[in-house]
Amino acid sequence: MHNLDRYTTWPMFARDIGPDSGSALSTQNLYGVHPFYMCIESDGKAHGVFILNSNAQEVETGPGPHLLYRTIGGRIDMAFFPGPTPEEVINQYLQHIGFPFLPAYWALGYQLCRWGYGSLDAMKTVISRNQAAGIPLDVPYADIDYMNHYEDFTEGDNWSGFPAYTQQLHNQGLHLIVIFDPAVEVDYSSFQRGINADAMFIEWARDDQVPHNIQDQYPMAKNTKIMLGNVWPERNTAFPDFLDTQNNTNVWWAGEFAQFHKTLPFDGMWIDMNEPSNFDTGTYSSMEEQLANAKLSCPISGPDSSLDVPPYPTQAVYQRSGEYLFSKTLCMLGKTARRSRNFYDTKNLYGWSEARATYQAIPQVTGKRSAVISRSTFPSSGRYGGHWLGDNTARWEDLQTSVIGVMEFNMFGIPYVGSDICGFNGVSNEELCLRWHQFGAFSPFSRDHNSEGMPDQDPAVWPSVANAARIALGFRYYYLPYLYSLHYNAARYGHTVIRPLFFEYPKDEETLEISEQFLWGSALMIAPALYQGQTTVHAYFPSDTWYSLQPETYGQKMFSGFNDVNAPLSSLTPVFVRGGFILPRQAANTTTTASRLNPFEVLITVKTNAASSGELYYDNGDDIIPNDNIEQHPRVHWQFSFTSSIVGGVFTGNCETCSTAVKPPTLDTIEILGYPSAPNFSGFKLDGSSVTLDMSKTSYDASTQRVMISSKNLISLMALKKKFTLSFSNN
Ligand code: MIG
Repeated sequence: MHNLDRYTTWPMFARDIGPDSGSALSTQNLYGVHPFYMCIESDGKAHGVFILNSNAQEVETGPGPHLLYRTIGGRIDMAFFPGPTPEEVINQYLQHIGFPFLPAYWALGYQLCRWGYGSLDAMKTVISRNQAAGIPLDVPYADIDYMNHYEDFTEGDNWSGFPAYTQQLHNQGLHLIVIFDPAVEVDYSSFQRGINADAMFIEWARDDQVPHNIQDQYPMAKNTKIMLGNVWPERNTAFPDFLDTQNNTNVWWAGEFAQFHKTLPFDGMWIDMNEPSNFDTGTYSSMEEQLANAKLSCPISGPDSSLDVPPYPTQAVYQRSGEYLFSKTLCMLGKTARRSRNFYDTKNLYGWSEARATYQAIPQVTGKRSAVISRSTFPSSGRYGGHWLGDNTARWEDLQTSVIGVMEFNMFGIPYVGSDICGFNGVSNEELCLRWHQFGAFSPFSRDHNSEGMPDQDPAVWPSVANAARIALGFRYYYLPYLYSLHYNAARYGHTVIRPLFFEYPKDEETLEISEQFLWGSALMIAPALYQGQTTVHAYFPSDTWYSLQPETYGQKMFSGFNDVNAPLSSLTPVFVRGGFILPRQAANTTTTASRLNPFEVLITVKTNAASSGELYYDNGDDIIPNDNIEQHPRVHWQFSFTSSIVGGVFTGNCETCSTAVKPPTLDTIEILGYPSAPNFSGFKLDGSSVTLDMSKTSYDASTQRVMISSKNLISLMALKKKFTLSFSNN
């Protein structure tokens, strides 16, 4: 919730800068640009406003309340979304900008990353010690360390066994994601192939602007106007023009991935530095001055400086003394979209366009469904990939703001999002890393990531963190069928996956200020511990039926209002389930590859005088969805409902869409919370026929009102079935 009693200006201009959560209020622009806001009025009704414009821009909020919008170029398309509920506002917004992609199932597993593995052996050591510690783990990562001198589509000398290791990971059911930076060095084969293919790179507007002292050192770039910069590679780089109107650039880009994939069979792509970021961009006032510079420099006076030094460069510039629009990026006078547009107008689209190009390459690269993670985003980026919240710091404040970041990106249509678990910059510590795992296990994108030179912070470093990670991730893996079904609802209907409490209870004013609790869909509420030394969480329970899922209080009903709930370091994060729902789940394993084959279970939560409902989406997990046409995608999609009365209960399933190409495991176990009487276990009927339950796994506990019903192959969820009814009477 924003404070509208003061005047606050929020610049928006994509920039390579990490979130600053250490100061009381940081308004600095971050990696992405999302000119969208939602307003909740005092009657609980919400509306949203989207201002589509890709230039440097800013919003000022203040008393009244009022909002002032400024942009320094381009066009404006405004769209208003009437809601009236917050979830409907987002749903309407996403109908406008596009629905999110559906990640491969494995991409919902836990991911382990760091910058600064000195070698493949270092990576192997970390991965295997976490596997040995029993940490659920689906996706090891390699950062820029694996490249040869930071050149895209190459492997370094210390990494010669990488393809064989990847094969080994695949054999264990794991998947690999590696990083790619957009800027390519202008003296090796990838760049040469781009030139040969007439791919475009961001260019100077005219030949007389080209600093030939730099350009002429490179035979491949010498006779071009390509604007050369400096990023990770040792020598100068060119920035692919992913807005190329002839698409040659994207074809070349996909081809580079495809060719490299033949060497290193990675499964997903992590795209970084795509604001785009350039190191140490300098200035010049005369051509002589420019020629004396060794690095990219942009004009700050004379006729060519009008875009780089506009009359009002926005707060993005005024916030930092001595800076310009081009600081840390390319010159605004650059040309994009095959020389038809100015970089000044399209810079904010760079990450978006790279994500699109990368996503569209997948069919010819891996041929399987995947996940792209992009640092810079813009409205509709969620169609092509997810997002990590960038270079946070290993501080409690950063853990706290992560919760807000994850909720916000769900409002932006990028539900596959998470923060760097344990913190990226700075030295993490045992308690922080433990708490961050307890929270991070509930982010759709769940990855531990660490900066170069920082001490290791993978869960296996500390026995207590390993224990907490096993418990939190074990819960996540157990409920992944529910999380995946939420992602399906996002991809097919434009819903959020992670929700603030006010999305479900907009008329409860108390919920508007709650930024440290959140929901998975409508049914699961998480109240993580986010403060040092904390042993309980002062959690808010909107007026409703809530059951604890923490082992110590399992199945207990929670009082409405604020409650202090235990948040042990050695047990499960405070997690609660709302009455009236049915959640699908599958026993956890240490990979999703294994867990998705386990029998299904459902958790039914009873709300007095109401039916319970829920759904299960299941598909082949990593098959491509051609043209993103999820309507045609082979899947089974079950709708479940449960009704009960004093005489007994009825659990039904209807297969809304049933494809014979998908073979889900059977539904073997049904758990009911809040069931007031003992069922007669010998009188269960499935579609009219008697069923024999496995009495070693079937029980009723009158004190907790908990029912467990189990039998091997109890209910088939195969396409053939289409519907079922399981009924029982009470004793
Ligand atoms: O200039 O690839 O945000 O996640 O580890 C730093 C190295 C470049 C920034 C990313 C971070 C990544 C790092 N990158």
